[in-house]
Amino acid sequence: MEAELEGKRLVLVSNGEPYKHVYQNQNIEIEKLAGGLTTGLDPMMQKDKGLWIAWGRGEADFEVVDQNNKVKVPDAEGYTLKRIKLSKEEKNGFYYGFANEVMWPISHTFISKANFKKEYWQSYQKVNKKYAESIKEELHSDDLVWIHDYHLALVPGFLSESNAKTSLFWHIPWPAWEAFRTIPWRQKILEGMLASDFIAFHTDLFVFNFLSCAKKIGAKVDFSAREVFYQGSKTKVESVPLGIDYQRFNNLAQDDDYLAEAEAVKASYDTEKLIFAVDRLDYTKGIEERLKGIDKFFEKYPEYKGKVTFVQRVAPSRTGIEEYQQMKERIEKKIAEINGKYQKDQWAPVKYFYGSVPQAELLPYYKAADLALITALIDGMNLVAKEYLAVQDSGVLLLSEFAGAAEYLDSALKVNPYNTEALADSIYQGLEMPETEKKKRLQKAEADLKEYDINWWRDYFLKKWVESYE
Ligand code: GDG
Repeated sequence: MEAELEGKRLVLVSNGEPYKHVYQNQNIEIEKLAGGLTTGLDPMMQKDKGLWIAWGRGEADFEVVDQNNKVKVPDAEGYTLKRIKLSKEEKNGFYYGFANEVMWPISHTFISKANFKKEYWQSYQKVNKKYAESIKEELHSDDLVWIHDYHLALVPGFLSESNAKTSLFWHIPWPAWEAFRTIPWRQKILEGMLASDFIAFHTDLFVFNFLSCAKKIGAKVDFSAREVFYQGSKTKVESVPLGIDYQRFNNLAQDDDYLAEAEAVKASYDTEKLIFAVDRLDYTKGIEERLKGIDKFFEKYPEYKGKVTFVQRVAPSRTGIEEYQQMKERIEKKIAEINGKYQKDQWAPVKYFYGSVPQAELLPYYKAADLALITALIDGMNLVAKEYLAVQDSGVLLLSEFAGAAEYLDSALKVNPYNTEALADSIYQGLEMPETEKKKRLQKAEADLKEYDINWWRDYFLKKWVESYE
């Protein structure tokens, strides 16, 4: 399937930008930011020369833009990136505040972690309006405006007068009404979103939750057609699961240098089996529950002491929020406790790394690991699960049944991360799985990952969106 824009220009709007500019020695250099959005949408933007509007966070971002904050990326031959400048107050109120202390916890059903400060809400409205104004300055009559994620829920509403065709992709879960209704400004948020022609989530469950919330605020909802009628407009809602750049990961898995790097990683741990996990530091990722499972595993299966090493990498995230700092301390304390309890001679059960590394440094771990441990308590999708499977030919993915990815990866070993005993037993089962069964599971996963990759996601989204207003 080819992305069908029918000559229309795509205007992408997201919180994070695809490229940033940084100082390097005396020069300013451009850096491509890794991540699903950039991987999936950058090639299409390069080809069709659309416009991407995002928050400019690079230290030299505003040194290279014109008077309208625009720059061509990755070079003069590329497409236009328009950068939004946020003040310190806006960053604190909109980004750390409302987006990450209200929309994030509520969407993930962590009601007690939400902080419903009125100032956050005011900032969120102001910044969403700022994005909308910035889009309006650029709009051509035929443009397709594709907005991304929970930072920008109000943007479609602020654009409604402009008659632009708008859609929204929501990268995180959508909660049940019981959680969503706790937001004092729930009506306004849904009204903003429902001004789009098309909204997509990763899974059917999130679609159902969203439709139910829309009904609760008084919209007319057709659950079987997945259509919402509200204030004279119709919104089509669909599940369109995000895939990975399968080809790239698969090529990597055939690359001799990469394979050598993976072997070197494995050898550096001097262990029979390597278990691996990588997450952004976040309470939704179930890092603490995973560590409890590891603790239980060594307690219940002591024959693995000295033979299995668990490598946990944690990428810093939302460092400005106290909750995240406290969680980091708890994680580090638990790791010290586990290591103190089980280590012998030169061997320690858990190796922990905190910090973001270039992707090239991370990927060899995917290949080196005999078992990948993904224990999210809830997750929109979880791309690490897919990336791990895409490079493996004999590993096992132990996947939380509460990650969106679990809906699509039948071949993973599924686990309830709250069930510590089951987690320990599943680790054992994964490590003991016969080679033939591992291969069978991986083959099935490979076929799905290949068919429903990032290009499929982009093209399917665009197709469904165009159908929704035709
Ligand atoms: C949100 C939703 C949904 C991790 N550490 C490093 C690093 N990574 C890369 C991984 C992966 C990505 O970051 C993480 O993606 P996830 O999907 O696992 O999680 P979120 O960041 O929470 O993303 C999620 C996603 O949006 C897409 O819709 O799947 O559910 O929460 O690609 O490889 N990359 C580098 N250094 C690291 O240290 N370079």
